Amino acid sequence: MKADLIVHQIKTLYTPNQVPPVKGKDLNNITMIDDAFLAIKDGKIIGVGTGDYHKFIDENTKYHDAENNIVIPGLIDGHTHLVHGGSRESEYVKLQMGTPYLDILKQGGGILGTVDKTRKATLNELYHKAYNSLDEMLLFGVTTVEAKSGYGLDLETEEKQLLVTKRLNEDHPVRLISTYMAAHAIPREFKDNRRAYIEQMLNDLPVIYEKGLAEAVDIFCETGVFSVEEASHILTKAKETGFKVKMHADEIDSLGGVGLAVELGAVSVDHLMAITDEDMEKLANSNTIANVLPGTSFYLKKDYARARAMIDKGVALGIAGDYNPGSCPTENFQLIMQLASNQLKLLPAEILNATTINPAYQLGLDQTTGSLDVGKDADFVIFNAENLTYVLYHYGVNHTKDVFIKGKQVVSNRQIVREL
Ligand code: IZC
Ligand code: ZN
Repeated sequence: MKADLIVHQIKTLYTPNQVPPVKGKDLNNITMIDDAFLAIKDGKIIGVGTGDYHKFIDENTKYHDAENNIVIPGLIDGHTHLVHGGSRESEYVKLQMGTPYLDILKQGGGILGTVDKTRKATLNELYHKAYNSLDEMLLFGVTTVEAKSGYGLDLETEEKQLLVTKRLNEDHPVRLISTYMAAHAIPREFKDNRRAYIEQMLNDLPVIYEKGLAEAVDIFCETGVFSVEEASHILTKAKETGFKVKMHADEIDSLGGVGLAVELGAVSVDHLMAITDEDMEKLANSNTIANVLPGTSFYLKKDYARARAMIDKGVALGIAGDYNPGSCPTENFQLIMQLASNQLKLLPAEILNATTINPAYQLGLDQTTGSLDVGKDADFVIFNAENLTYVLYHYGVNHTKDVFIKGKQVVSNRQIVREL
């Protein structure tokens, strides 16, 4: 088979090399090919190697020169709250001065403030704001994004958020996977009747499922938000409806959400800043991806998740961005990787597995993307760097040169390539 595109002059190509979920010590294992090329046809990888790519070319083959820079698979952000109205800088100083995140929520701000703004916003407004955020993520090398609802807390607005994600998936080059998260907070109108809100949410599950608006259901299991018992009730029903399930757990307190996630076969359990050693062992014996979100620890000035201990116990680690207006207001996924390096003390190969193949597995996309293997979509990033460690070391800046999704160039010299 002949390539329609050859990417050549790659200084080093880095790619995961194991069947996911990649766990424990295996996370430090990747393939590195020096003086590499990628051969692509119809958006798929048909060859990866070093040196001579002669057998892949004919007179129709085009070339893209990596100019002696490095290549990695397109980054996959498995946890974002992409679609929302407004921002929360009005709470920023309060948070800096020490008011806890959950106190702001208790006072009717936090998530509920964003709910007000999301309910007021039109679908178009939400779409344009999220489109710009997706552009930003793409410029940092992210080619697949999971996006949660959860700022409607009523069927109409939750559907509006999910529809925005659906349209973005059609219009924007970044691949999107949608998650329904009405279990993000109890809305004000149900403040004194949380059971009725949960009941309503359970009734809405089949509606969302039948409309194909989400693949998974997520819940914020935390002190003062949703209990483990409530999470069990809601996620069990979600599974019965046909959804995959996942959880926000142990962000602030360790309530036992990890045990429930493992029991339910959750695709991921996320945050884990307060996880116990015992729960790490439960995770290690499961195929649930443990997503750590270091950008949130940084912003909230909280302890970082004990990712090294999780790896020692054999957990399948993921690293995600958690872009949201309240606890991680940044689309800079390279900064998240740099925090994973500097604060979680993860190694470059561990960070690569945790931002490519493991999140691909979590999202059910590991046959499609997440590594540079023959048969997969040609989703890759060219970093203006001589090695992967350099990208983690030189922090706070964008190392992206070019990005390709399904073999199509979508970023060129750090500029989005717009379709005419
Ligand atoms: O809007 O505060 N943690 N959900 C759970 C969030 C943070 C998002 C927010
Ligand atoms: Zn989150």
